[in-house]
Amino acid sequence: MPTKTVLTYGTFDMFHIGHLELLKRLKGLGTKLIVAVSTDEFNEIKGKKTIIPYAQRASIVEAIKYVDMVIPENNWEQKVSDVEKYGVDVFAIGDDWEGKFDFLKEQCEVVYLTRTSGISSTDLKEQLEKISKINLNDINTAFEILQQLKSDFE
Ligand code: C2G
Repeated sequence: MPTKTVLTYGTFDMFHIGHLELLKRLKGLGTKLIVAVSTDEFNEIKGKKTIIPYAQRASIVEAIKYVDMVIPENNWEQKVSDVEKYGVDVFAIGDDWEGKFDFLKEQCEVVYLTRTSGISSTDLKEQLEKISKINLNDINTAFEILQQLKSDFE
């Protein structure tokens, strides 16, 4: 069967089911899936705060059975040359980017796939922050109770 190469880009921070569902569907569009993972430096440019460093995000994506190759995403401009360099047939990404990469239609098919609802790295980070705040409040409350008990016994 002839090779049909699919290329996508993303941060893939705190890897979750939304990322997995996307990669699974991307692989269904061809025979070879290349994923460009945003470097920490590029995420700075994107204004995106990540928790997991690039090397670990890249290793996790590389370990996914749907993924054939991982390359770094260093800037916005590399897509045109990447499509050329890797002989890409299909550029595909989640539809939160709908229309943003139509300029690639000159070189390859461009597909925007529906995002998986109800999950995002941002939501996960917010949930973690909430949990750590609750714990901190509990610790403060316990400390105040202990202080009160101490003064009662003095
Ligand atoms: N995604 C998804 N469903 C979610 C969350 C993410 O389908 N619930 C998809 C996004 O649409 C994207 C990919 O998973 O195609 C990676 O998402 P992010 O890590 O948020 O990537 P992003 O910051 O959008 O980077 O040059 C393009 C950018 O680097 C894309």
